[in-house]
Amino acid sequence: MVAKIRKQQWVILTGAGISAESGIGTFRDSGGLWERHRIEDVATPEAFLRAPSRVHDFYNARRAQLDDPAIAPNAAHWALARLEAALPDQVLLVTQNVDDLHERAGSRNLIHMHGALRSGLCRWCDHRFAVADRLSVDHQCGACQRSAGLRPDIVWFGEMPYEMDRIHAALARCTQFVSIGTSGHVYPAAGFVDVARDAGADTLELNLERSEIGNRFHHHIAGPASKTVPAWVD
Ligand code: BJW
Repeated sequence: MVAKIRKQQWVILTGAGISAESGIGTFRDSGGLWERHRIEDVATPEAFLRAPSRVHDFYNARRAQLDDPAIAPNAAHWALARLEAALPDQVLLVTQNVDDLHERAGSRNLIHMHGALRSGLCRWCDHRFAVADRLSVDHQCGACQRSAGLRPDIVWFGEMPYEMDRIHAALARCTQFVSIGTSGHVYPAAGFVDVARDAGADTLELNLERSEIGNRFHHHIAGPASKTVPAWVD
């Protein structure tokens, strides 16, 4: 009898730690974004309804940072793009990051589960559009022509992350699950390791140090992503 060999399927989850060495700050490390801004002021739908200009200012500044010539993909982003190219149709990259460094490095099978800085969304008609620089409360929707409804296309606390059906389908059939540079603080992403383990996947965490959910992984590699990810991929 010929044994059935299960084709390897990788789901790779990335968080703010993978972009830290590219110059984009994390949220919860010392000096991180949440030390300087209150989540309730900038990252909830209620904050946007209360004070849209403040929320726009927060995301306009972060979007502008992406145009800084010093901000570029690092060796970890490039390595993940190489992995995808070497294993076509076998790698799904799920990022919690709203920057565009994975795309710039060449990753294509990519889900931005928490949205993207360069995208905007009309809360009246759900029209999505590219944002080159700033969004403001005065802007009008290009589709429905209504004003005061354009928001950053970002998943805030209490909102459903994007493409959850596709992510869960991939987790259910994955053989390897790898988590890179995320604290495991925010759900549902923090629960993906359990879903992958239940599906029989081997699980690996790469982080500066073991995260608070690190004990749920089979393996752990400590160190900066720009070193650990290329070493693991190549
Ligand atoms: C390195 C490194 C280097 C550094 N190399 N590593 C109780 C009350 C209320 C709500 C909840 C609750 N319990 C659960 C919830 C749900 C809530 C949640 O999880 N809250 C927790 C705080 C408890 N989650 C949600 O609300 C989510 N939605 C949801 O659950 O929907 C369900 C639903 C909705 C409606 C109806 C019914 C059901 C949505 C979560 C949205 C998260 N949004 C944010 C901000 C928006 C994006 C943005 O502005 O950029 O997303 S929060 C922020 O955290 C951001 C990140 O994507 C996310 C994760 O952070 P990440 O990436 O892990 O960064 P850090 O800073 O935490 O960690 C960095 C790590 O890197 C560290 O571990 C370092 O060690 C490491 N590192 N340098 C390698 N060089």
